[in-house]
Amino acid sequence: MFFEPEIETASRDRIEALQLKRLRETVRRVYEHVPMYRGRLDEAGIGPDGIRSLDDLRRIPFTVKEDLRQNYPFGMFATPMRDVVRIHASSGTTGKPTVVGYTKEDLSTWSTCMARLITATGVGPDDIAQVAFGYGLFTGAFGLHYALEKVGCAVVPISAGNTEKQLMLMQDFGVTVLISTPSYAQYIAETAQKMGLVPGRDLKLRVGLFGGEACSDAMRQDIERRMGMIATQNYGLSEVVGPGISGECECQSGLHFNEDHFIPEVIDPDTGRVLPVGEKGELVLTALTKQALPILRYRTKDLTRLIPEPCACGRTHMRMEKVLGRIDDMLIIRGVNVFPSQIEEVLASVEEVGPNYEIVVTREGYLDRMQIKVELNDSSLLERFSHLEELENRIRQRIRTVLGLDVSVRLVEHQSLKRFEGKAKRVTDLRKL
Ligand code: DLL
Repeated sequence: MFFEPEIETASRDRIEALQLKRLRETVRRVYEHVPMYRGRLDEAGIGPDGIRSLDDLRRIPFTVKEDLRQNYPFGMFATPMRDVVRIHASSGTTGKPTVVGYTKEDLSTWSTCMARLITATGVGPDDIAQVAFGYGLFTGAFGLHYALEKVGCAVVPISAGNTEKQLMLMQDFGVTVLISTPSYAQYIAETAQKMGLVPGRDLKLRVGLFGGEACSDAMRQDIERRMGMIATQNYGLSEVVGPGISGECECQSGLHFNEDHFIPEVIDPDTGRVLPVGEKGELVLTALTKQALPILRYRTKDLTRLIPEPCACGRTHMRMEKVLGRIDDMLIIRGVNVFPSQIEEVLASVEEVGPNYEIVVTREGYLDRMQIKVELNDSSLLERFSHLEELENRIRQRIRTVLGLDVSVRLVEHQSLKRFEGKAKRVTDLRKL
């Protein structure tokens, strides 16, 4: 199913012609209306008409989160405030948030982009969709909400939390689509089990649209198995628009960009060099149609790779692999680089534990220590494993083999770790405190 079939299946030439036209318009607009960009473009020797081909994109300097912070709150807006009709902010936990604004036209473009991705998962007017993202400054809930309405779904805007009530409504309303973070979906699945609800019999869920945080293959399979639905992923970030940048279709093999609205590049995070298509690195995004807050070459800090091959669904827009991790989530433990997702993968391969875990990093003297707390996935295991150390050792050895790192592993009781209604926080790095 397509929302805008003509553009979603357009030829590469057509997509690139549109990108070039829109890039030129955006560069001219920011040059005229955003002092920071005018300064940057002048420094780079690019005037308001300096873009002749798509290759010229590489001459434009990167934009980073700090730029938005320094221009807090509205210094990078390209339209007068009287044209701004919505303000969101990033979920940053320290200091001032990064603020983003939308005109009426921006909201319409945003919901169209997201509507395409919703339709790509097979969701349509016959569906009832429960939005279990938190409504507020976070872009997740509103981003999905208006797009679901555009597609014709009946929307249940319950927001995050109150998990038993979520399940009651899902059952009573016959909800078919769940929208949340993947970790909240796992929590909902666990609560459903506790309440004795059986997918298929008591719940009619068939598709989950998840996003806002990484979702490993193990996590996806866990949700699909426990909720009896297909779990698709959506990617986005508030600085660039929110959700609606890329998402999976029914094939579940990579996330399609809306390339007529966003140009993706992948760079080497250390040197800033643009990498050949297909290589893994940091995703950089340029928004082509945003009015209130145009953004050029934004460094997302998310690691992925581009997939240029056409998809079986018929969409021609480039895909990206699911995000492998955030650069600033990478931990350096005694000189070894570790992403929490790598630990998660190892834990997923151990039958007796998971899916909830917590990583605590401390420093004793000059030595970094990593402790992994992971739940036994069944309370009866406590009795079966008379020597829990044996299982702890097995996990420790597996981590040493895969990551070359010595960690300490502590098994904790089934369902004893903290659960999350939004984005999960799995790492506590006490070295930074
Ligand atoms: O999380 C936007 C969003 C909401 C996307 C709902 C999809 C669904 P922020 O709060 O600004 O915006 O956080 C953006 O979250 O840079 C990634 O590190 C992470 N992220 C978002 N989606 C995914 C995903 C929203 N599918 C930051 N996989 C991004 C992995 C994701 N990480």
